[in-house]
Amino acid sequence: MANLRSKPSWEIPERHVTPEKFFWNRRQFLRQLGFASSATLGAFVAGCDGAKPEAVAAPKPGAKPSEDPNASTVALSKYPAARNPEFNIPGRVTDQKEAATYNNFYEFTTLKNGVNRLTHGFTIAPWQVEVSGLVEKPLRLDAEELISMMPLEERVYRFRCVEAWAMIVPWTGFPLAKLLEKVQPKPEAKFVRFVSFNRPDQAPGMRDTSYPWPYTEGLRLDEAMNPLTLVGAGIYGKPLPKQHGAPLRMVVPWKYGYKSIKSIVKIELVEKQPATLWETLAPDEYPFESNVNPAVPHPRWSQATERLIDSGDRVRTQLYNGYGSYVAKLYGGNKG
Ligand SMILES: Nc1nc2c(c(=O)[nH]1)N[C@H]1C(S)=C(S)[C@@H](COP(=O)(O)O)O[C@H]1N2
Ligand SMILES: [Mo]
Repeated sequence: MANLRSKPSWEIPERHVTPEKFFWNRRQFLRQLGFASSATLGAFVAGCDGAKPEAVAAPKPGAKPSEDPNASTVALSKYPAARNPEFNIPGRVTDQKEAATYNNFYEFTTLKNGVNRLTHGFTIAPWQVEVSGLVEKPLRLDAEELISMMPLEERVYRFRCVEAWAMIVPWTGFPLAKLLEKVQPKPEAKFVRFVSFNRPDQAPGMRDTSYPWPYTEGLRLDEAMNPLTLVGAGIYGKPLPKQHGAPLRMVVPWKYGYKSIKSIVKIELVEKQPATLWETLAPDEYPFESNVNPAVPHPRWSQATERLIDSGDRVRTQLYNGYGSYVAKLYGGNKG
């Protein structure tokens, strides 16, 4: 145990167990305490004492948006956007509070129940974004301006984390294809590289330098142009709260959740397949393509079923997360 801390973090076996098997890692807990502000300290202690994590993290019932330190007002006047009936899947939408208190956002913490407390001091405006690289007309503007100039729509998507939990949530956003059309990719552009913010002063998890920060992700250009690929600017009819990746994130619903990179500062068109944070750390576990596939187990657990985060129900995982009619053609045609 003594050398656990010096091991690269991705070799710690508890790191990516399924939530059912998750237990409070005392060492991670102590490490978090070192970074936590006095305001969050009480919450972590309460969590450690065995209090229900949801009870610790939940905002006050009936709290006005202005009282929630994670609420965003970026382009607020554009919400709620009309729901696109094409993306209205059967199944109950996940409870909003559950989704807002069970997050993966490693820049803040590796503990899903703590993210929404650690994001309070994260500043999301002003927020410069650039769309650059192999394009005819690069863009550099504030997220507010970008969201204001794009038509927003709401889409209810399934969302499946590689850790075998899942949710069904209404995102607000615009297809990435619409943005790429504006910047006009050059013929040499074959991939899109996404980069998250880099602010260790505001994001305590970034002080763990065993991760190749900033968080980066990537898609093939044809995947990026697929009509399903959304630039997310909101969730549940409001601008994205900080813990969900404000002010802008990706939503790639047929791939495991880690491809849906949060709090983006750069979208870059490139010629070669870009390195990504997770593939760099563990290529066998988190490969670049990472399409949801129940028949291909993660090296350490099955992907055949998934757990819905609010009800706890276990349901069958679907090939391409149920989006084969949109994307199977990108991978040789098997719709599952
Ligand atoms: N920048 C950044 N983006 C990220 C992550 C992260 O740690 N950092 N985690 C990913 C993973 S593993 C998942 S499952 C989703 C979770 O999104 P949610 O918290 O909004 O549900 O965000 C993805 N995007
Ligand atoms: Mo994930």
